[in-house]
Amino acid sequence: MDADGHVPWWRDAVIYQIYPRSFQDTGGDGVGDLPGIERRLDHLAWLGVDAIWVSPFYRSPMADFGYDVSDYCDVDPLFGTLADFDRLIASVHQRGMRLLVDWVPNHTSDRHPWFLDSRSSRSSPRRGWYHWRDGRGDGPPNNWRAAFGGRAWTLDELTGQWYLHLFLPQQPDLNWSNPEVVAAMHEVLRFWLDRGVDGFRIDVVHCIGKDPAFPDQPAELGEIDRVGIQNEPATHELIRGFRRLVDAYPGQRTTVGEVQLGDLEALASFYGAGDELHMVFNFLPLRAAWTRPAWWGMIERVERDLPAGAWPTWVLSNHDEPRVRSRLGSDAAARSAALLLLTLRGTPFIYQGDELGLEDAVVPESRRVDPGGRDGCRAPMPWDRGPGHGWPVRDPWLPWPPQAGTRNVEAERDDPGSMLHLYRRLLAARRGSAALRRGDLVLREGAGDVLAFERNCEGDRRLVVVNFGNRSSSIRLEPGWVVEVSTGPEGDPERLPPHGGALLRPG
Ligand code: TEU
Repeated sequence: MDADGHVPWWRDAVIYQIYPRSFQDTGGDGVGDLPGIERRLDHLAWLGVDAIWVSPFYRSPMADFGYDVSDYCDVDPLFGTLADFDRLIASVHQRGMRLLVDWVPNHTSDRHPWFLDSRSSRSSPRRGWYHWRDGRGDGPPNNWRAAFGGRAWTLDELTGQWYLHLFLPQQPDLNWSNPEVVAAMHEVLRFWLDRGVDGFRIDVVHCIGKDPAFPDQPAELGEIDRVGIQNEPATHELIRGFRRLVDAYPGQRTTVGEVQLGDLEALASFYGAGDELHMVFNFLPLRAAWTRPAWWGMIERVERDLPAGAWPTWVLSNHDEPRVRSRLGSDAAARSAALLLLTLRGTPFIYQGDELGLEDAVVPESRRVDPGGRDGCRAPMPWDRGPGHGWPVRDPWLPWPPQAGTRNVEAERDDPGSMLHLYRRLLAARRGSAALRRGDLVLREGAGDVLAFERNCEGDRRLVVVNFGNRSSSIRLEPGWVVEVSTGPEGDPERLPPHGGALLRPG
């Protein structure tokens, strides 16, 4: 609840992630762009999402496909222009939707003028904008490992010192203990907030604070990359700093942080006392087995362990992980996962293409380009049955996902039983129910493979049941419940097919 007792928009919203390289190309270069996103906004309005988060489109040498930024306040020509961005956000707002952009605070590109200046000499005015250290003997300052493999330090021959990079050497880490860096990055936030963005998805935010002593990580943690364990107390004061900045803007601007720390307790600490991140990504579903105990346990922990007032989030896929349809291996399971995503308490994030039930593309060695081996989930979005699937080229920057001829927006819009229509029905049900958007969640005891929970809000009630088993499963329902949305062909609500599920409401 905000100061005026209003429920902030982002607690009611469903947010759709767009990976701009793979959404829609309009320039004919086989890479998606900002005008392409604008062209497809009607699909998102028709689907029923409330906001979009657009992964990076800033000037970048693309060593990490945009997460290596060389100018935070401009659009890379590959994606368009600032004028294209202004048109896009105006079109989003005209449709009553909101737009979040990606902010990459932990590191810049090694081609960013700040780093070019910093590495120019030990006396450079921006030397302290990055982490430079003398080595130990011929080796790096400590034993930290980088996310995509290798050391987290690179020796710079020119000045004879090592610089820190938790990701690629082309992604040097900024020194957030330097007030000049804090001021410069706050200016970046203001630049986009002044352009009307409704909030930020914040990249590996848990990594920005560093212990200046850069102690070795304990031997038993030796090979684990630093990103999975970096969690300095200083980071929380830095987050409170940009939270204050964002909250000072009108219109309930929001933040959602990417915190790659496996356990929920650590993740929960990034909400602070309501003075840090508005939302924190919960990646547990990305790693959870498709079993009743695994999902029961995860939902129970989220409901129990998040601090009061901390609003949960739910994610099934993103541009870094294998897609849910590929992980779960069946349409039935992916359909029930969609039911859970859109009925659990918290803000759901839909990754582009999951609404079509897309699988990861099979990318031959010769076409693999990502340093983290994540090309499969980044395949282009197929819009129609045509040879180019709605793109101006037949062969975009990455191969099409499997069955693009049938799993595309045009074909699935023509099929009322498609994954696309299931997502649309679930989104409509959510929009029409305070219980699903804001209600409490009560897990129902019960044995076997069926998980059931109720959502309640001011007399509005919904019941969700999902069968995680490979065999049909019976459940006993109190009289009066009727099926609002079924993941499969409508059947007896008390007899769920394998991996089938249903959303029920009082009749
Ligand atoms: O991801 C952070 C991150 O931890 C992932 O890179 C993860 O380690 C990897 O996907 C495991 O395969 C964010 C962005 O989402 C990612 O695309 C960037 O590559 C990364 O930060 C660096 O900015």
